[in-house]
Amino acid sequence: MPGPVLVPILGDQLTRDLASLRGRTKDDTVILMMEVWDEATYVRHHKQKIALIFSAMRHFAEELRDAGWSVDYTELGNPDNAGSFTGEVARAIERHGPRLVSVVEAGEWRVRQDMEQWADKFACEIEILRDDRFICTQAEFDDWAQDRKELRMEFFYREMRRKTGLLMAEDGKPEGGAWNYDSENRKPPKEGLAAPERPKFEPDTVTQEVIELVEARFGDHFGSLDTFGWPVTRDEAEEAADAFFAERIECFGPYQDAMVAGEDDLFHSMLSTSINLGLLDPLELCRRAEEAYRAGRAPLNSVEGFVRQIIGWREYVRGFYWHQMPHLQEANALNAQRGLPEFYWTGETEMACLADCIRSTRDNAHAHHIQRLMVLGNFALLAGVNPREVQDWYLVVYADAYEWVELPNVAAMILYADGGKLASKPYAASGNYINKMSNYCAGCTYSPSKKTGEGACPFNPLYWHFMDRHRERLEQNHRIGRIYATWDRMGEERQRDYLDSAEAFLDRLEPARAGWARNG
Ligand code: FAD
Ligand code: DLZ
Ligand code: SF4
Repeated sequence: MPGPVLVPILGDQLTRDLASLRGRTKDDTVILMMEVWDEATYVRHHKQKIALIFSAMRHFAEELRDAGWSVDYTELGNPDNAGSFTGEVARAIERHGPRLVSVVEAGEWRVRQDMEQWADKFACEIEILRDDRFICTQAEFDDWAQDRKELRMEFFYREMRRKTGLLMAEDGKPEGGAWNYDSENRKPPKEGLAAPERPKFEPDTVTQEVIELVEARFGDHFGSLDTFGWPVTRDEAEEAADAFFAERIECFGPYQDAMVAGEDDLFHSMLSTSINLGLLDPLELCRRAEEAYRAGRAPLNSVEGFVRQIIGWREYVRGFYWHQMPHLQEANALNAQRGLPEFYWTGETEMACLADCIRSTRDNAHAHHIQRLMVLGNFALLAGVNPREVQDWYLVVYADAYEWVELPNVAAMILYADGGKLASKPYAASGNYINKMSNYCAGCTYSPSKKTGEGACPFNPLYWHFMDRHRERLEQNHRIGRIYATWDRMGEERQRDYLDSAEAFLDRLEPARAGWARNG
């Protein structure tokens, strides 16, 4: 009797229509799901992130069993018998004697390297399938990227619009005549701006059990579990999506870049955790957004903005990740060597913007895009923090963080560590930008209008320190080079003031103690 087909499903592959399940028969298939130490500890993930993934995995396994599938599920137990994916697959092969192991490719380089060894390690046939939950295949991306000196999301995105037909008019032109309505999506927050509260999901018994496990095994990791309210099943994720399309998409576009102290979600969808786990289909969400526009329930700038984040940025960074790995991990074009400041972990800083973004990160395992980019990321860029330390921080602290999406955003988008392959210029900004787009500065010890010296917003001198130290490279950049005329007009004394202020501030920064991000 030939054995069954063994189908390992990883923690971010919780999709009923996964390529490895398609066409399989239930009486001839054993699904393998594994809680393993390697994944839980390769960095010291935020407690909510581990709880979310384990709870979603356990619920998914239950759903599959209810649907009649046979599921072999290993809960995190003794490190000796739940160490790694490869170790667990080996043990499952012994248990079930499969004729074929059929698995969807891992999202991360680290895991895919191991997976590619399986064919040599195991006696049965191994099949690694393409993850077709993404719209763009790697071959398509590589083809598109080939021979381009610079890769730009905007052009890639247009290809994805054509491929999916999303927001396309009948004449093959973009809906409304323009591809991108970003210029309408930069409204500063008006006084009292608040969004309807998103649904929070009370932990059920499965989630509570997992929360106890995480407290017991990973209690000293960063972050709080008290506010856990993430969707952990497809039904809950659908409910979260329904609420977004009913209540928040209308203002999503205009206030996409706005920040309000204590308003952690604003009009963002808060769906990234569910999309990345596989509970929601990204293309289906884009179609729902388009439907809302066509039915007159949401303006084009909001809908186009949402679609662009998903079929544009999300697909683009994934293609970029595989195009640039493994060297993207080591990239450091600006030779940034400073240690990550300790306040990224403790939130103890007098800079009100950073303190609020870090609080939200600790409480929710989430911060919205502009907080990640223009506050947390901007500071790391200006201060010259070493990319490896920033990468680790982002990978640890966000519940939606997997290396394929985190690394391009951190190394290439915020730190310019790839030297400008992904983005046309560094997203460097002074306190003026944060003051315009948020209400943080009103509650801050520092003043955004003070440029140097005591009480000046640290982003101001840091901005010019960054520009000055990277002049040789950035002066050639047509999008940012003109700034040096302003710098030169200031004269030597003013310039010295800026540089001295920045250096005094940087000298006072306390580097993070070892052990926050990685064990040992
Ligand atoms: P919304 O604002 O509602 O956007 C809708 C969706 O678009 C998101 O759910 C997400 O799937 C997608 N999206 C938007 N921007 C991006 C982007 N730049 N890259 C990829 N997808 C995008 N996103 C992650 O999913 N995981 C990460 O680890 C991650 N790390 C980031 C690190 C940095 C430095 C930056 C600047 C951005 C990062 N992002 C990451 C992208 C973005 O910040 C989050 O996807 C977003 O904040 C999630 O919240 P949301 O679902 O409310 O998003
Ligand atoms: C992030 C994570 C964690 C913390 N734990 C597990 C786990 O125990 N089992 C699992 O299947 N997946 C886990 N994950 C998600 C994996 O790291 C993710 O599947 C990788 O991106 C695969 O490349
Ligand atoms: Fe942030 Fe500067 Fe504003 Fe303070 S003054 S909140 S440090 S931008």
